[in-house]
Amino acid sequence: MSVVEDKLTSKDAMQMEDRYGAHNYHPLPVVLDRAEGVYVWDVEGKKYYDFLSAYSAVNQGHCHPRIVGALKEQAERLTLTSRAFYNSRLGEFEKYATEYFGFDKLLPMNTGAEAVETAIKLCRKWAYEKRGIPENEAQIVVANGNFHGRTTTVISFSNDPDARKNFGPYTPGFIQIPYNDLDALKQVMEQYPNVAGFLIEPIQGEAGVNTPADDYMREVKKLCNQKEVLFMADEIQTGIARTGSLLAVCGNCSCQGHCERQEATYARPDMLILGKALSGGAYPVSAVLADDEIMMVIKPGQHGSTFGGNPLAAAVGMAALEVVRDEKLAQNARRLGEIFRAEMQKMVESNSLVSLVRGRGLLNAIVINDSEDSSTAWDICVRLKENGLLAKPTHGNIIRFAPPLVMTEEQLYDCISIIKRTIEEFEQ
Ligand code: IF1
Repeated sequence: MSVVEDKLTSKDAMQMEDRYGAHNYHPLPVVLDRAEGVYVWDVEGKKYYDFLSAYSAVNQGHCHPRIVGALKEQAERLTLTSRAFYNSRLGEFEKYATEYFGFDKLLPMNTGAEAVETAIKLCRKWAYEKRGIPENEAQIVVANGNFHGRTTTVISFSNDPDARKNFGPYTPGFIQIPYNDLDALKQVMEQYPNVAGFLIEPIQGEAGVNTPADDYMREVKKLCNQKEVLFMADEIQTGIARTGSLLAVCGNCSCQGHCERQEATYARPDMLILGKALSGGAYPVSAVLADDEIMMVIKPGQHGSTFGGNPLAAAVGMAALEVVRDEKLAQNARRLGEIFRAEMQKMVESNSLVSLVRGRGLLNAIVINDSEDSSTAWDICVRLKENGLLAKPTHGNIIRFAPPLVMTEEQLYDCISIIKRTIEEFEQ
């Protein structure tokens, strides 16, 4: 075999995945091989701007040297002990993260779905042991169009047929209400006395960057407080600077987490659920943060995970949070987000193919003016790829734009011109 034939091509890699891997995804036809900051390269060496950021896991940019450095250093020292023993990094990470986000305690897991499961378990146990709800009667309210992960319990309260169908029987104990509808929340709390929690994404990612009214989260919090219902914010996608503040529930505050969080804008959740960017994409790290009154209901032996809280995750998690603060990523996301939406808005006004732009910070989406089941958004994404920018369509002919938050203004304008050019090409 010649040297040329030896080299893996994109086509080989795609065929191999197709042949040997389960078909649970339909990726864009691009095979990535390396990355740095806002850029990724395919196996042929073509360079792209990453406008997905691994679904907001690489907010800090690809292969951030500080995060990779922490990973390497820790990997050579100690990777996994299990929680049967203490390790020298976990406590330090827990102290740092709880102070950073302003909660008493942290429970570490690995994936986002596991963190959501953890929040559900905490909520139910709290409901029986602290609120006196009769055993097995606790209800958790969720929103229509939610995406919280893919475990059997979590898909039980999805209303996406792809995510749900033929995966039953489903876990009971969840009630769905419309998103961004305070009356519906009020009503369900009045109608069902055993509502123990409300699990909500401050902006719905999968549903197409569905952005609620500005005061929605604060009003949710008020209603939850009044009824002694736990307010559980799934910030796995929206959190850690993505939407232009440290958390989406921070509202307009861009303090980077230095403030006392007493601003009128902050809707402090009873449970904060984090994942994705908690590691900057270097390693799976997720967590639930809460105060003692809730967290202490779980006792030894009642919850855990082999990998959760391992020293490698702890080292990576700390470095990832330090980068967000030191590089002022929330401020950058806020500033660039405003530029991005203003430029996209011009396109909406001058163009019939794009009907709407929405989002906050650097979590944005454009809505394509075509039927929901047409392939236009997909075709645009394929063309964007050819023009050097990677984005992925989401439900209903919507394209999500979420670049790493380390992007510069100059790079953003370059991307805006790629997007505009591609859409113009498409219109003709
Ligand atoms: C996939 C979407 C994004 C999440 C929120 C929990 C989780 C996620 C708000 C679970 C995960 C991912 C998973 C990914 C696609 C992706 C996604 F399009 F499906 F909705 F980001 F927008 N809560 N979201 O967004 O976290 O267990 O995956 O770590 O391929 O399923 P996980």
